[in-house]
Amino acid sequence: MRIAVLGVGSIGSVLVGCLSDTDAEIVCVSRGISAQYISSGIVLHSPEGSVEMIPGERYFLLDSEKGPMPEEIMGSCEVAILAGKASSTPALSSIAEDLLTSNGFAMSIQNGLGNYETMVRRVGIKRTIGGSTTHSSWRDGEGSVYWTGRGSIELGKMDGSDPDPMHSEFIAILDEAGLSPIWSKDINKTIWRKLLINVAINPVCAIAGVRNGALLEVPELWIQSLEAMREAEAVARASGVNLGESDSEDYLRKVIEATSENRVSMLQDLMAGRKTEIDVLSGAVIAKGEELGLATPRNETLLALIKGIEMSQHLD
Ligand code: KPL
Repeated sequence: MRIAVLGVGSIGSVLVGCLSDTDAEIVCVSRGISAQYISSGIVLHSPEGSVEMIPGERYFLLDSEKGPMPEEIMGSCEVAILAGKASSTPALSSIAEDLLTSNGFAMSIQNGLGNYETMVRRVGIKRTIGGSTTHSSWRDGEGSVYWTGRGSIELGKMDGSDPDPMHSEFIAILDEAGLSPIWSKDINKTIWRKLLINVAINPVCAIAGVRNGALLEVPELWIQSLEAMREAEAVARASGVNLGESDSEDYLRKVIEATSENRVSMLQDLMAGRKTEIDVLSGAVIAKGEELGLATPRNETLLALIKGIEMSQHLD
């Protein structure tokens, strides 16, 4: 099976590193500094501390900024996994359309809302499935990638139906790669649950400049997180997302405990001088809330503060 990873930052590198232990043929689509980092290989630190060097020969690197796509790669990939920042989803979806075979499929493991819909517009509903991941990672200033937390990859069709044979083959490869795939009967719920967590943790930690664990140590920060999540939860329920009866506050605490040493991706973005994903996180909650007539003042404040920081760092 030929699998393309589109957007090879830290989490994309974890995927490539893990897939390199299988028989899958790997195509990496990247650009700029990320393409430079992976041009001769990937240094991957496992959560347990071991270090693996994945040689550049193990994958075909396609620099999306350099010239047209080689003919032999066009229409040759059975799977396209979008793993870049959400701002790149339109461009990556268009590349996925060029790369996929007629019966291949695209899936996003990116943060935020709207990635699935953008992919559907390019690739078509029959060739798109939903996805989400709880694996966590970061990349240092020299390009080494640290896989900080083993999680899982959930994937599924939006209509909740069973996997096709091609999906099952892909799941078997993800399993062999150690990426813990789970076929979800309600992938929309999974995507929203991840959104609730990101809306609660990311802006507050990014603004305060603290690791995730601080949210449980500073009561004033915890209140901000919890309130932002509660607003998002109300919007999700009003949108018809079946979040069930499970206690979201308890779930948030558990995620923070499990990732207490992490610097949240939004903080990493600001520290590296990159624009954040605030628009597809808090911004998506605010927009949905407006559609439904639900006020989301906490998310509005957090979004405004992140935009202010971006402006002060000239990231807009
Ligand atoms: O997804 C994350 C992120 O950093 O974006 C969490 C779960 C908050 C872990 O840090």
